[in-house]
Amino acid sequence: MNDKPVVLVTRKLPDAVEKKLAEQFIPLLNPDDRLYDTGELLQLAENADAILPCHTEKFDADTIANLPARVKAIANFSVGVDHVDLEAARRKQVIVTNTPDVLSDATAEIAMLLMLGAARRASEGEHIMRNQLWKDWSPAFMVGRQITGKRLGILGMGRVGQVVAARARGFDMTIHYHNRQPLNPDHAGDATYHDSVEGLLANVDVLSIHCPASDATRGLLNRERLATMHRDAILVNTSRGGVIDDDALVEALQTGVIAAAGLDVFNGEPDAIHPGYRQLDNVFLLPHIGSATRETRDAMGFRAIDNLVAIFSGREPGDRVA
Ligand code: 8YV
Repeated sequence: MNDKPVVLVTRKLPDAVEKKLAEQFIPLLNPDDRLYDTGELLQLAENADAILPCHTEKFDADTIANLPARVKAIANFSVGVDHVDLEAARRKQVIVTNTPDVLSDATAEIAMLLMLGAARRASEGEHIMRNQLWKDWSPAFMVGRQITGKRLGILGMGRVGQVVAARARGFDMTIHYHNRQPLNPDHAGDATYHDSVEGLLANVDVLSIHCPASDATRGLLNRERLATMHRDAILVNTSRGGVIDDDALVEALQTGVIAAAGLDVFNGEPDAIHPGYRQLDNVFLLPHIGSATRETRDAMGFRAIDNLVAIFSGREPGDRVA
């Protein structure tokens, strides 16, 4: 690289990441971690050769069309890229990268936490403790469901799904999955493949969603599909809220179509999520913290920097998605 390229960093990143970025680039940082609106973003981008955004910044077709010609790349600090119109980026010849692999362990931990939290009624337990409502103990008190030895269905057996499968095997769960194509045996291990979503849903006790949000998966978990699940089933989502039809899931949880849910991602994040979830005892809710560990945040930043270095050295970046 000759002159240091300028990188617009849209959110506050870990100190180690910002320091490393400054070794090879001129970063335009956001120390106050303010959420930029599209107008501000485009204005700041006037002085940038690349943007390093999070999923909180939306790059729809209009925004991409209006990016200054100087911007060569969008190097995301995320594995999900549903906030970027990839087709529009291709048209404008803006390179887009993501950060796969490095958040699989952290996200799998949250999927297990959600499974356990939903199965063992963690929200209710916390509520009771924090509000001094614990007055008695009896064998019938706070009885939940056990996940040990149950059938886990993984919808989208990619990198994160495979780590969840490995963790769940530690709970003696049997693994079922649906992908468009079966995995090769090295990756699938002992997992049972289902060639349809419906086939998976009907045969599992816990469903963990790991497929990306796209036109093909939007609202996939709708009323009809939820109705095919076991009445004792637990649904867990660490992928994207868009995969779920919220009205249908809230109704299914209210009426006992399924038993419980653990959710880390939502339509309308952060402040316009379906109000029905907050009213339900049988949901365990977290605020999109799947990858929120120190180790993973650093690794995501370093991975985004690796992609930028490759781009500005004229090499193909490792994680190019457009
Ligand atoms: C990230 C995520 O924290 O990487 C993803 O796709 O969903 C999260 O875990 C977030 O997107 C950061 O931009």
